[in-house]
Amino acid sequence: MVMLSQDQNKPINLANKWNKSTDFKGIPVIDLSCPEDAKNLMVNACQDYGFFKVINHGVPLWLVSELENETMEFFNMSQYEKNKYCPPNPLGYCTNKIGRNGDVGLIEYLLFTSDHFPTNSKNFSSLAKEYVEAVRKLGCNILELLAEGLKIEPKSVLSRMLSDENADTVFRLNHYPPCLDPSPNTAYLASSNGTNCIGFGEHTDPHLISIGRSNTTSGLQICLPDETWVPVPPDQTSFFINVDDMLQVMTNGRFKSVRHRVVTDRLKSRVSMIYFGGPPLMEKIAPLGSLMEAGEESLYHEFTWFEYKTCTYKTRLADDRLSFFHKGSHPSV
Ligand code: GA4
Repeated sequence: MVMLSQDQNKPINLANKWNKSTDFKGIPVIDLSCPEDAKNLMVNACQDYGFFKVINHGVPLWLVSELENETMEFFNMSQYEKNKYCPPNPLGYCTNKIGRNGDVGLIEYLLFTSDHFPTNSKNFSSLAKEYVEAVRKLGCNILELLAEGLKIEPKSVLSRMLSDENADTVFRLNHYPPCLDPSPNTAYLASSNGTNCIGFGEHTDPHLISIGRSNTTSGLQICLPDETWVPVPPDQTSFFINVDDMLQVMTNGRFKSVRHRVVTDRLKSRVSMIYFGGPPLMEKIAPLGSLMEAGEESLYHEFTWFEYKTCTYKTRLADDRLSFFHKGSHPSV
């Protein structure tokens, strides 16, 4: 595998084991219309991979496709028009740059925060709001089922953080343009399937739970515990759920925050929408007492979501942010 680094001092680390995992049976599919089965299957998926797909999720498909159309309309505007929405304009349009510390990818995106959905069209804003609300409810449902599956009480012990009026939500609309030939400055991944540009480099999500979907273009890959990378076949009518860093801490490492990345397709555009559900900024994060077994020690220092988030924005995308909060390490970055 050949890799062009984005930064001479710190090349991105692309694992080169590929599809060698022997016991991986595919992405777990959870049917939310059978909650009794879903609880246990979801707990297993969170423990094994930190990743699963949900069907019969209750989010109206018209809402999903209308928002996707508006999103495409936005990204189809001229570069000159889109640049009008770059920060400090609150819309938060950005191209190539990811985060604040030098990460780049072959991507353009819109980032919204909980209470800020200003866009170029009223319809776009109201669809985005309605979509985020529907997906937040789905997140609450999943977190309640997980609490039940873990046999911890009350069942709102996790979901209450997303239903809190101060829940810290981020919403992201991504557009990955197709890329046939990486330019000299573009990171890429060469595999037996050909060369693909890196759209969004490997990372874990810092929040509690991420709920994403894409159009029919592939590109998302997840890293299994044995460090093999597997592609996630796209499914535009389902949602893909990631365990994020906060859920790993609250379950004292039982659930795995999944490392993932996105490569661009050689011919087709990829559009994805991801909701990141986080706790209120001042929420104290620590393993749930009701989950800890007698004598079990917390693997992490206690911290607030604000402290973790502040640390997140000082790191590079691929960094292992949780390691700064492990017992035995120094929490200040
Ligand atoms: C990854 C998950 C979300 O997309 C995000 C990302 C954020 C950003 O794009 O600004 C970060 C990244 C994400 C983690 C490390 C930091 C912050 C880019 C980056 C290099 C919006 C988030 O909350 O964390």
